[in-house]
Amino acid sequence: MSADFCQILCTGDVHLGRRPSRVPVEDDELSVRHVWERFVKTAINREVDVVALTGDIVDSENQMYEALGPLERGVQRLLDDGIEIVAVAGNHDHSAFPRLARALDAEGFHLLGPGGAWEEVQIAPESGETVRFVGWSFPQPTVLTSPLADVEIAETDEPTIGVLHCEAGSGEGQYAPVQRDALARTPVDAWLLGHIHAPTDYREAGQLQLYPGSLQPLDPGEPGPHGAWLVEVADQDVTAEQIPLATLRYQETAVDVSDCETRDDVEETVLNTLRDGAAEVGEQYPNLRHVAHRLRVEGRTHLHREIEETLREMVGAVRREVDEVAATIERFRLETRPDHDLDELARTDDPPGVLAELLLTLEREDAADERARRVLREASKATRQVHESSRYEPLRRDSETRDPPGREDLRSMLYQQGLLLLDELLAGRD
Ligand SMILES: [Mn+2]
Repeated sequence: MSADFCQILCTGDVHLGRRPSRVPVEDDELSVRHVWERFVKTAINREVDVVALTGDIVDSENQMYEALGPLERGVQRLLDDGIEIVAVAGNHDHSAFPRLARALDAEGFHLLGPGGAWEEVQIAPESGETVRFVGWSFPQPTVLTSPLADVEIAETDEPTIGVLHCEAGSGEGQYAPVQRDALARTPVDAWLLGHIHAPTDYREAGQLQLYPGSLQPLDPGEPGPHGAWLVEVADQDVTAEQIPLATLRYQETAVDVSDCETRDDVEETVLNTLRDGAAEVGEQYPNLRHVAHRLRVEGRTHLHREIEETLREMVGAVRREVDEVAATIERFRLETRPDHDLDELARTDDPPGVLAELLLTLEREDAADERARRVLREASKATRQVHESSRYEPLRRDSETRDPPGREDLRSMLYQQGLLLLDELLAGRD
């Protein structure tokens, strides 16, 4: 085994200054600042050689004073401990980062390529081999072309790590769009990337293209485990492993209510699900303090109205704790089916019969059915009007509510509302 290697602790998209959505704001352990401090401690405890920051560490200029304090303190602690810092600026902190670099004026802090020009630095840690870092920083909030268009990286024998905040994918977009194969063609052994909040350790033609993802998830659109990544460089061989430092997790959870006879049964089933979930993830992820569930309620039942009312009361109000992990419900979605026989009901042409038939077409997702199409079209128009209203503008900044509900969501909403109406009609008929 070679002792010659370099350890890098990597993070990006910390967004200091932002609050994770749909969780209690008063809980300081869920704050981004708290997890950032844990990141700094982890780098020091693990005695890594380098900390790599892939951009959008600060959320925006608006939160400058709230965000810059913790950033500056953390960076200073790392430098005091002899850890070198390699960073690039992202679209959110294109001006905050250069300013921080000037204010610190420290030898161990390397902001690569401010102003949008490629730059490289060689780092020779005491413990390992020399590693070359190349990087580019956002010069302004949007960049419509690929920064790889004017990259010039000389081939060397030293391991080389690229650091870049960019939108890897189709090659189109407003945030430094690049294509995966273009990244792979550069003489770089691994890329540490920023901008996309979902963590992925993707490889293209053997080259690691790591998106560490947001350090702490920021909204329900960022499910699963989040944290820092430990990257090890030994010669040209680069490996990466996630260290799940996040205290918060968003997750979608299914609950089957087929066996529930009453409202109380529903409540108990949901509470048990939250309890079991908290126990399970708490054991697996020692840093975790909170799981925010999006419940998907399934099964055959006649309790449509009761389930909706029960869950409405539980969202944001219920908090189940196991050891140090709290579980809450941030939202629920009903996907229950009726325990009536819709085919049987649809044989008559009284109001319940007509409704049962419409429900059957929605259930079959029959795209050719003119009536189902018309209902979906009108629902789409109505929700779009609400969505585009200027009053709800702030909601469009949340990845969760940015777009109006899609066809599948509309279909499921109409189906559930139809079941409630059917219950009412049948109760009236009896
Ligand atoms: Mn970004």
